[in-house]
Amino acid sequence: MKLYVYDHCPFCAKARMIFGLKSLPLELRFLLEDDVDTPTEMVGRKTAPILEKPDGSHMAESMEIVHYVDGHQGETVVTPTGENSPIRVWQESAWRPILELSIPRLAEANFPEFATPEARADFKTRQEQNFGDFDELIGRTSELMPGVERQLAELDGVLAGREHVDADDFALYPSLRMLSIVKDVMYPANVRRYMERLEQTTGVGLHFDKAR
Ligand SMILES: N[C@@H](CCC(=O)N[C@@H](CS)C(=O)NCC(=O)O)C(=O)O
Repeated sequence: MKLYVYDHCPFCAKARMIFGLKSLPLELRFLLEDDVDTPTEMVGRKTAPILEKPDGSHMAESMEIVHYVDGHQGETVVTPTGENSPIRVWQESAWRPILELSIPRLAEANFPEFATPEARADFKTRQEQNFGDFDELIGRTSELMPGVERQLAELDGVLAGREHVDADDFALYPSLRMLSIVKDVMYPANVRRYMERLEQTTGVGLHFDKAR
């Protein structure tokens, strides 16, 4: 199957994770950020991820893709969890500061969706409308970082002894992957171990090599 993604995108990471966890072959296609036509031809709007199924039809919405692929072949691996599971509650509370720290840094990094100056500029314009001026956001790093590190310390207890895979991983790992673009974040041991285990089992790489 083919999956159309942006490399930095957390929703796209969810859809990629299921292929790695099930060891299913995947043709990954990176869209340019300013390419409106390709996604619109497939699903009627500019969005990612988009799955091209074996019959050539297309499907958007990351968790729908996850469940479709999970049910497509072999035993299912995405055990459902409650909306108020400790991991979901943590992820929701950490989401905004993780975005504020990571978005201006992702925008500067070397991702295939930013391969042209126009594509990179498009992302910046759109995200500054959502999050404000990138220079100001970068300037708030020393204010945002201690809060996120306190939240990571809380998460460390939640992740102690965790070895299994369930639906919570599709909320948590993409968020921590985004955060990995931020340089010098202190990760407690269980969180770090979790990130490394999920990177290995999903094949969806962290951004430590691009951190800034
Ligand atoms: N609910 C969707 C959200 C997907 C989403 O918001 N993707 C972003 C990319 S990270 C997007 O398509 N943004 C609109 C755009 O790029 O113009 C899902 O889970 O797949």
